[in-house]
Amino acid sequence: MRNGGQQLHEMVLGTTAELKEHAELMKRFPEMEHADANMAHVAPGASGDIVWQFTQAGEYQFACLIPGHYEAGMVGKVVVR
Ligand SMILES: [Cu+2]
Repeated sequence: MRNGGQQLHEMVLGTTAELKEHAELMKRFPEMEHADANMAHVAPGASGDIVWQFTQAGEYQFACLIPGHYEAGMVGKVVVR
C-alpha cells in the first residue's frame, strides 16, 4: 500500500465482525498502537505491505480503523476462491 494522502492510514485484514470490534476499540482508545501480521500502518508519503496467506476460500474485509476512517468508507473486500 502506498499512502498518497496527508495523514496516517492503516490497512487491517479481518472478518467484518473483527474489524467493527477493533474500530470501536480504537474510538475509545485513539492513541492505541498495535502491530500485528494482519495490519500495516502507513505514514503520509510512505508505503507498507502485508504478506498474508489465505488458507480458506471466502470473503474477507480490509479497512482503515483510524477513528472516523472506517465510517468514511475506507473499507474493501478480498474474495478468495
Ligand atoms: Cu484511514
